[in-house]
Amino acid sequence: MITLYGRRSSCNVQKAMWVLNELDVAHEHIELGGDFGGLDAPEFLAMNPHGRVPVLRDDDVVVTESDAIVRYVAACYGEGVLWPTDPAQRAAIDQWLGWTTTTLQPPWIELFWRLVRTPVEKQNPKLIARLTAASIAQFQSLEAQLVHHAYIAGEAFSLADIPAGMTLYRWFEMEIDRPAMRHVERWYEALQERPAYQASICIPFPELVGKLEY
Ligand SMILES: N[C@@H](CCC(=O)N[C@@H](CS)C(=O)NCC(=O)O)C(=O)O
Repeated sequence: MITLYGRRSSCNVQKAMWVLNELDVAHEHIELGGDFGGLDAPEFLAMNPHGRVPVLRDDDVVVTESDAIVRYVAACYGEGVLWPTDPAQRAAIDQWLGWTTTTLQPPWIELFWRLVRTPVEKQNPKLIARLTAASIAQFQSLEAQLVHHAYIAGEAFSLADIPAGMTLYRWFEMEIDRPAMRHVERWYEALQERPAYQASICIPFPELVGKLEY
């Protein structure tokens, strides 16, 4: 039996939710972290000494780190669907997973913290402008890739679309000036048609507004 631990409002938990729902993998979901607490419980720290969510347990296997979780689920339950066995095809996907985590996600999540999670009276407009520009530069890279392909790693939906696609809901919900990006917008519309995307990613976040505690 698979158990996913972590609050649905966490973007890293949402990636894990999406891959499980996309592949229709039966699982139990336990809300943890944030207002739910529980990250300092000894039994949780035994699974993840970092005390962070998401954590996935699959019988005796425990996986931490959202990227490791999406790769693990895809390898176990989506081989040939989301995760090819051919090393070259797999690398074509893997490179976008790495890029998303190291390059796209940092300015995007920092912008979310400074604009959404920081109370208005504590916001720094110059920093927000800088983070907005830094995020736009990375979304432009996606736009350049999507000019040539329907999805990030080619013409079919793949694991590469999951971490990067996760950022889109919050990106388009944030009140910022952003240039039109026709292909990113077309890709977002395609992802929104997937029931697993709706269920896992399109989750309003009122409890995070003005909240810097976790
Ligand atoms: N690199 C880790 C980051 C994990 C992380 O920072 N998780 C946050 C939620 S996004 C967390 O546990 N925050 C504490 C809390 O929710 O209480 C991953 O990708 O899983």
